[in-house]
Amino acid sequence: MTPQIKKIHILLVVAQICLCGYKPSGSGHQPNSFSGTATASSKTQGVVEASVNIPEPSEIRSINGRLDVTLEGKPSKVIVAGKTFVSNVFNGSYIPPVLVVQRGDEVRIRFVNNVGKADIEIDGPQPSNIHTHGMAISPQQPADNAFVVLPSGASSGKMNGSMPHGHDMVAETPKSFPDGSGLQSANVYEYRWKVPPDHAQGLHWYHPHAHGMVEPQVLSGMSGLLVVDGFIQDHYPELAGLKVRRLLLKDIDLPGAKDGDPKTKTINGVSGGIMHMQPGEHQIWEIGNVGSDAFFDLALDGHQFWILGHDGNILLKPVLAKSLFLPAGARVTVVVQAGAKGSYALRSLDVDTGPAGDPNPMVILGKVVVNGPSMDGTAKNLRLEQKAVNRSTIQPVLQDVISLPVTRKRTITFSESRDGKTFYIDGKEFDPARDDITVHVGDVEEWTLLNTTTERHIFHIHQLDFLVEKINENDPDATGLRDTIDLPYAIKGKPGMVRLKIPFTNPLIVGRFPYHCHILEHEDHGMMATVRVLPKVISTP
Ligand SMILES: [Cu+2]
Repeated sequence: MTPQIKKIHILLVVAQICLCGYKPSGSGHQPNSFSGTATASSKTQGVVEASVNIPEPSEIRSINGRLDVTLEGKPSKVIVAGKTFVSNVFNGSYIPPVLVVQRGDEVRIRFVNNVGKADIEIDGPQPSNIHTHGMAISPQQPADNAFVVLPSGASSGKMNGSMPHGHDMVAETPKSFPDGSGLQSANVYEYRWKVPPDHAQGLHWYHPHAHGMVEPQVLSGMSGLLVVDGFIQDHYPELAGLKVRRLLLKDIDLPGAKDGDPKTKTINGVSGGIMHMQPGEHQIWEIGNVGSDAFFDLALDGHQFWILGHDGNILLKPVLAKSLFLPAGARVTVVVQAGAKGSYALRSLDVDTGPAGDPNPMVILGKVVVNGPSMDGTAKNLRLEQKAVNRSTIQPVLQDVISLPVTRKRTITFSESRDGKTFYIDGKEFDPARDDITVHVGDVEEWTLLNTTTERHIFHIHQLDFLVEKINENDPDATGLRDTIDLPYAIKGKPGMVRLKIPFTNPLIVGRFPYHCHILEHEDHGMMATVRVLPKVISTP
């Protein structure tokens, strides 16, 4: 252990001992009692970068109603958790630009696939594409069609990326369109869509979705945030002007990692970095688990979070939480108020992934250093006790989803082979050519998801958001919609259960799209299926 590492190690332990009883002023709530209590053996993982500030990701904003961006996936030299190596990333950066759009914007994302041989995960050219997770837009070309996959233009290294289990790679042939969108050359595709004017503002993300290769590409670093702007201005105008931080949580197997080791977790590519706040200061943190397989349960010693939005959907009012449980794919928008001067560990708590799950132990991700003049946050704390405003501008309205009658009930079962290497939905591996479920626009379905395995899975469906009605015996707070939900594992042969209400009410989603486990290893090895949405049935008198 170098002296530098030892110093920060002691600092973090001291912060835990002295400061964990701190109560944010004016919150009216009890201090934290974390389940993942730190001990003297707590340590940051990977290489500790004692003096590194957690960097802010760059952003690309739409201009005059249009976002025009090129994302190229290719091997590039990156620095992650203090290690330098070559990995496949977007635009040369492990933390690629945050794409910021407004309601009503025209969006053009040119994807260039030059994925190829790198130091980790990928040893030759691979097919790839881009999915915009969380956007309630068309699943048809040239919008968010996850079944269109492009070959790589990279030429070095042996070709890999053949589909597992003999499925055809491309369920739909990429097309070019007269307006210049779609296929531009063999490895260049321009996605083109419009942000619906009533779309929820909030935090979404982009990543490849080429079945069989999603895990290695996202583990390599191919994922970034996509923000529909205006959440705070429209729904919490009194909080406008607060500093906004964007935190990309990722997991990675660094070069030299051994099989079975927990993955290294980073925030914006840094392990053990620092964020600064003033005493009493409120900040807005937009946080996404844009990693591949790991769970994050984010906690800041001595502090709590007001959750304003989940998976890009607004909550009725802020919900106070001691930690932020984020399965792969989930996002939150939160407000955090700094406590007294000091140094506070930011950690991902231990997550019990089940007897068959991957290890997911507590790690310290970094720290928040509180210093400087105090700020008076009384008015903001009062505002955080009140509901969000202007919620009815967002479709679908939560209350409508709650009151809509269910038109059909289904039970959907998540299972896996005995060796834990092949994964199934309703007993079947993914087949891109098969329609597993067919519905019509206007249908509202109740899906009971059963997890018969002894590890957690994560349900995600493209193009829409759902209401979580039940998790095992519990009634979760139905204060907002979600697009990603953790499925508890089976105990003593009794499957884990989640009951959802899924509104297929948006006419934009006519077409075909997948639902799958968002632990990408599981998705790549079969745990995905498809739903076809047909136009609304017009009944004639
Ligand atoms: Cu899974």
